[in-house]
Amino acid sequence: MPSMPTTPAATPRADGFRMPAEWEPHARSWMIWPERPDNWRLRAGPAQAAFATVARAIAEFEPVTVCVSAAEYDNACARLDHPDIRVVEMESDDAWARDTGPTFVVNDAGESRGVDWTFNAWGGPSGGLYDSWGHDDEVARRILEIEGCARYRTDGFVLEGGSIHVDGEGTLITTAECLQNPNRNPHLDRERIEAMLRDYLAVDTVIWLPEGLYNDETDGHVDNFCCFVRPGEVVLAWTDDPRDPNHARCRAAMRVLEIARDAAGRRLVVHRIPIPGPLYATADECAGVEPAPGSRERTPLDRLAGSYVNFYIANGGIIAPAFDDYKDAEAEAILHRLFPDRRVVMLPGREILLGGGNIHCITQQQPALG
Ligand code: KQY
Repeated sequence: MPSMPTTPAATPRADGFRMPAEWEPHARSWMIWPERPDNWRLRAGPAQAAFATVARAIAEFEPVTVCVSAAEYDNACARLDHPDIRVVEMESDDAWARDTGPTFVVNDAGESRGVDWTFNAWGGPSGGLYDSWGHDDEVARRILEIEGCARYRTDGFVLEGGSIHVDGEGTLITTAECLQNPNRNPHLDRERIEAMLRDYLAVDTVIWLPEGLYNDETDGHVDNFCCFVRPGEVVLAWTDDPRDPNHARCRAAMRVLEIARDAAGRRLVVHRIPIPGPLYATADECAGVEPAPGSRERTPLDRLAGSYVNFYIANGGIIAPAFDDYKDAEAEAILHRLFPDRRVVMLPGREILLGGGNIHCITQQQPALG
């Protein structure tokens, strides 16, 4: 297939495009089929079941496309057989569409294009999660080609979609732990990083939380910690337990959010949602992950960065992780209250969490055309 032209001389903002909020209408959701045995236990069998459950749940609300390697194509087609799930063949290094997929942007004429951020496996040689990520760095381009969308490539500027959330009205929220990590864009200071976000997403106000959730493999992605639920309102993962390493992180975030103003000049309403656990992988779960050079070893001593904030907003639905934890019911009730007009669907999130993320991290929305 011929490549779609990039627009190298311009930026989305200069061309009249902006990143919509996740609650704006979607054309579809994108996912990637998991298979790496050094990240997903038991050669990814349990993770594939979990991903298929997520894809089927989202397909109740909007179409889903799942990108699958040639080797897994037949297996995935069998597991994803559903009238609203399309399977396309695509190589990848892992299965995080939020981070390797494009960030779609839209204009007032109802057109959409995509930002193809440079991807370095969450840190490249200094703390990255695997040492070869060429296929993953191609995923955004391939998706945009399939959709016939023009592409803005940010060569030399590293970013993952899970490290940002927007309200669709000019405000972006992120963490300094990730975006200012020397393993992402060491040549840029905060002001220059903000300039990239303004130019590529058409935002005016950037809210910097100091850190994300403790021991998140991504250097503190905001999508596992805090997100907008509508303009002027965010939900923040929260613990009152002073022994939890997240205690200080939550309070530091709250201090920023309490004094922040969004792009429209509003003060933010901050809703709290409990952090599950503390959750740890079992020895058995860790034993099912096959060690490989350059990949992160799994041990039962590592705290898992479980979070109910890692949910996906679908057309009419909220697809959120549950953890077999006594806090699941409280989290579900909070999500019902925050999204009264959407159906909240809680799905087993543990297998996805064992791989290092959750439902938001494995999905990527494509906006509906106006
Ligand atoms: O949470 C995410 N956005 C991605 C996590 C990647 C973990 C890979 N083991």
